Amino acid sequence: MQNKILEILTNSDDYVSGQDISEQLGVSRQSISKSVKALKEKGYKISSVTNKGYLLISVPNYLNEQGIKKYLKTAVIGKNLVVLDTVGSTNDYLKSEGSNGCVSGTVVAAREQTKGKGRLGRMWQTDKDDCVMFSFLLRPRMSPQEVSCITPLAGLAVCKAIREYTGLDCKIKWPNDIIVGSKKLVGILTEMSAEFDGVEYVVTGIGINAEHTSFPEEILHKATSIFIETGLHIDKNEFLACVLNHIENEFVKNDMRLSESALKEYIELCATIGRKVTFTRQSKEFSATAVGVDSDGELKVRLDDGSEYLVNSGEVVVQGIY
Ligand code: BT5
Repeated sequence: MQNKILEILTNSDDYVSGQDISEQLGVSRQSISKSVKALKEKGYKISSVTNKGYLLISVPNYLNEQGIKKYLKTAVIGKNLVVLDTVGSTNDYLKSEGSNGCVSGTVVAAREQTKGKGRLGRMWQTDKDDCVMFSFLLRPRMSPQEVSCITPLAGLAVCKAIREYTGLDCKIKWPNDIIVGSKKLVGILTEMSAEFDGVEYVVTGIGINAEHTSFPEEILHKATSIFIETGLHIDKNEFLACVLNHIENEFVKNDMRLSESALKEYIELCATIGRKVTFTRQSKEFSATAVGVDSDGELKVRLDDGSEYLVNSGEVVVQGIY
């Protein structure tokens, strides 16, 4: 009921009378007034004026569906949107929705994760409401091998959104981080469910550090947040909508691939290129320089003798960032 009232108020620029709302929802005016009171207690600013009705002034600065939808311009990404107060991991939640048949473009965001995941069993650590955390699900017509371009494309979209919204000079650390200077601002984790010849769905989870003023000891030296970098408390709902708008734009424009133009932009924003890397092949360690990224999202490296190799994230250590 509260959500339905919010939806009506979000869609109106002017006061909506209690009578109108009660007719639309088929409930008494008294219960409308009770729900509005509960919404105000949650932090929604709603003006109530006798003979005029209700006007939504502002939504609280924690992730919530109406707050995001107000700024969402997409046709697919986030049309089906769920915002959870707390969850183990938005990726795990969305994978289970994916197996139950949810539509492509579904987005699940959360104010808190109790089992936030990084890659290879690592943890994603953050307190409630500090981080903009969400996952989106796609059902692309591609083979499992082609899924490797989803993370870079998402990284490109998120990097462009952060640059636009905050003015920060953030860069992509290949393959799945966004950094400011040499510190990590964003982590991305893509998982998929696939048969041998085709993908059932791909879930990409993104955590963007927003409000943190500090970090746990073990990541203090390598993590940063939008607040630390800019001193600004961003509107997390407007910001997430901006990120989702960019994701849809990149995925539609580039037909879910690292197209030539996407790759060009990716390389321009990629802090890894030009750096020294070491990688291991057949138990031997090589030193090289990162010189590019190919359309599958693999890193191109050059040895001192001029020979070039493509390496994946499991094989390579990039020097000088973290
Ligand atoms: C990642 O893994 O960076 C992927 C993180 C993805 C998180 C999102 S949040 C929404 C969705 N739901 C999930 O459960 N996950 C996704 P990886 O490259 O493996 O990096 C993990 C490492 O980053 C950890 O081992 C820490 O060293 C560091 N780390 C953990 N929390 C961090 C934070 N808040 N900021 C910066 N670094 C962090």
